[in-house]
Amino acid sequence: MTHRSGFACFVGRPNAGKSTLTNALVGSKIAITSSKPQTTRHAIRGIVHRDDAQLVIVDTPGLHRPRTLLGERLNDIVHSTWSEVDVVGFCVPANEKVGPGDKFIANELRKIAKRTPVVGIVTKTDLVGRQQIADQLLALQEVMDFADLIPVSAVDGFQVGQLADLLVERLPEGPQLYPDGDLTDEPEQTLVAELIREAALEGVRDELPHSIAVTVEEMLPHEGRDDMVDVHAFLYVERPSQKGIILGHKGERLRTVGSEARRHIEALLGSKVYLDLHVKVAKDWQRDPKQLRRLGF
Ligand SMILES: Nc1nc2c(ncn2[C@@H]2O[C@H](COP(=O)(O)OP(=O)(O)OP(=O)(O)O)[C@@H](O)[C@H]2O)c(=O)[nH]1
Ligand SMILES: [Mg+2]
Repeated sequence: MTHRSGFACFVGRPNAGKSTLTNALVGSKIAITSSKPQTTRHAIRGIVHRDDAQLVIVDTPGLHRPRTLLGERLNDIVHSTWSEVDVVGFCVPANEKVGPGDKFIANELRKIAKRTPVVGIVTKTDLVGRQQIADQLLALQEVMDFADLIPVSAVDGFQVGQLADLLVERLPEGPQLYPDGDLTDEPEQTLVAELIREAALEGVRDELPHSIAVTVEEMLPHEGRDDMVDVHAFLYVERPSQKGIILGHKGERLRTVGSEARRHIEALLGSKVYLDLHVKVAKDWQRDPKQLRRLGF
């Protein structure tokens, strides 16, 4: 049997369902997801292990019209990722019209399609009827020539396995790239920071989701207890008024975010967690090169 290995990346507008689909393929939550646009802020690798192949999926930020330096950095990540992979999956949700944002992405992808096959993926099929799925496949076909076209749902699992087959077909023959059992190469500290950000995104709106950044400063065994880890983290916002919203009345909202995040971190680490979470204002960090660098962009 030939063994294939290589990289596929998912691209698409913000909120198209790229990270949810990555998690469904990997079979584990390695990327955070939310109903807010631009949830993903770096290229995250998820690894699918099969007997005949190892498929590394690179989930990327949603491609959009940038309004801040952060937005430009996120788009740069997408461009540098899709030029390095063996196959690209272009994700378009079944329940939204194929629009100018998608056409813009198609135009960009056409430039690399000579070298790299592009698979069109209609996501979130569970939200619409069969006719609308068919119409969306046709509409997507109009925007560019795809190597393949497939409808999927990450939520009910519709054709997720078939999508893996399609992507694997496009990989070169090669050996395993990651050890058995590795689902991602994200550092634990990054995963923890992301879980805190995901909890903080819940229930905030407008500009606030964009303004939130999280760093984990330190993770240490809890003194005198070997079944507990202390996590020291900062949640950054851009303005004092946003700090008030995140904290909530008498700090109640932040406590809710903290306990929600802690539940997920405990599941990730497999141990009890003491989460020490503080809110800080980093004025206009999305537009400030120095602060962006400090936050890892
Ligand atoms: N019903 C349904 N909802 C989905 C599906 N996939 C994703 N969603 C929802 O769509 C929203 C966006 O999903 P994400 O996976 O975060 O989207 P994304 O493309 O990674 O977004 P960015 O990281 O912001 O670019 C979330 O609320 C998901 O729960 C799906 O197959 N079915
Ligand atoms: Mg995402």
